Amino acid sequence: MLDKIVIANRGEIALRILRACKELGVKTVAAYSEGDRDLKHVLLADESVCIGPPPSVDSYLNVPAIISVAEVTDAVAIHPGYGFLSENADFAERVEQSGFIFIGPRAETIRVMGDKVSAIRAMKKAGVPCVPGSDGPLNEDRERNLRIANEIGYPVILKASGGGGGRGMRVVHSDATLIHSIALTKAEAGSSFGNDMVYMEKYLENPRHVEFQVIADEHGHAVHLCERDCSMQRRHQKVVEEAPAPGITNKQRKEIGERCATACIEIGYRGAGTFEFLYQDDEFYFIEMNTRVQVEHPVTEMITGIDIVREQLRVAAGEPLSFQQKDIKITGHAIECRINAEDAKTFMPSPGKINQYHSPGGPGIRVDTHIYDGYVVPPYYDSMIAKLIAHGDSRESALARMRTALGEMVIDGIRCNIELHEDIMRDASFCEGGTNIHYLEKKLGI
Ligand code: MV4
Repeated sequence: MLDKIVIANRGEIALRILRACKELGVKTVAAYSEGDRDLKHVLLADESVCIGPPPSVDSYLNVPAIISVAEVTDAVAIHPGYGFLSENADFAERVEQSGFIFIGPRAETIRVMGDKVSAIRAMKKAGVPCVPGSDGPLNEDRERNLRIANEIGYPVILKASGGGGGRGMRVVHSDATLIHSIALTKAEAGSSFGNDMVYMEKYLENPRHVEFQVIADEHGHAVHLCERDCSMQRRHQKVVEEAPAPGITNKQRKEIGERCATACIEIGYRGAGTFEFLYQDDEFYFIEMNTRVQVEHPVTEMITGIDIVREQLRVAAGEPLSFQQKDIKITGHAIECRINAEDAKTFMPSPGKINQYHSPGGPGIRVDTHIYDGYVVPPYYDSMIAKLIAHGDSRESALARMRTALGEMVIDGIRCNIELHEDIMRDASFCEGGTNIHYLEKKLGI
């Protein structure tokens, strides 16, 4: 196993990584910012090193500072968590060039997946179903662009190859606006991502966001861990996630999951990853791959019994996965509510001191959080302060447990979105299952 690793992240995921390390006997170094001295994992880690002032650019995004922490503490590997540097190919490369293990895929894989045109090309080649589209970047040839759009059929969506996660996209409804829209999207992509490559896809009007969790080792094994439905979102921020996705048949799960696992082997994937699909009219369409552990990984852990962070550490140490595809059995249903320090109605961030925190509990309840009585939520980072996860034999039972847990949870001193979750957990359409990506924004009247 790895002797000692640097945890280059903060909040609940840093604590989650720390716990996995303790179980495996891996020593830990918390690399933290000046604003994060009181984080739970900083206090619990074997060693803690401050990497700079509170703003992320000066700390959690400060590549030399993080690599120096590994050097001065004699660590062997760096876990990037999610966000920050987790999908930065240059960072992964510099970590490896400095003689450390990057806990994630090879830098080259991150680079391929970070460029959406090359990611789609790789996945299409590997047999993963993709959205009908331009099969590569658009060029300056107007006639060609109009022909592609008409072959696909309007509406189409223009996407920046360097974008992702909802940035740099534009929907086009007819020939009249296509050429101008391409020019606009290219110009925006150039200034936002330093890469003006743009591609085109059929615009799916009412899809669900369904993603497959995969994990692969360096011995040619790759396994899928079922899918999650993350359609309940607002402004590209997921609010609720669940696994398995309502209404997906075992046949679909096996077919798409196996295609994802096979694709991993084909591209030499290493570590945990997620294949993002749009799901509409019983069909899956690949859109992007995430090369990190995700916020919502706990719902997958609850229904599979697999500790994804532990497996990430095993794979990074060069060990084989501790299970095969045939060992994966899905038990029940799990739902995650992201608890944010924000106003439940205006969604404005609400940092400050937590005067009182009461954690919910009971059968099937898991809370992934770094907060405690007296903890001060800093204003510098993402507003997610906890993830409440409920597992049950059935979706109905997971829902009932979630409602009870939300009713028990108390976070006093700051505003948070517990009431929004209570509302969603009683929403008739959500309770039925299978609401699409536009549902929450419509419900909230956006
Ligand atoms: C789409 C789409 C419809 N059709 N692609 C937004 C985030 C990025 N990952 C891809 N996104 C979308 N791509 C086609 N061909 C609609 C979205 C989309 C979306 C996707 C997933 C979750 C939330 C979303 C919210 C708005 C738009």
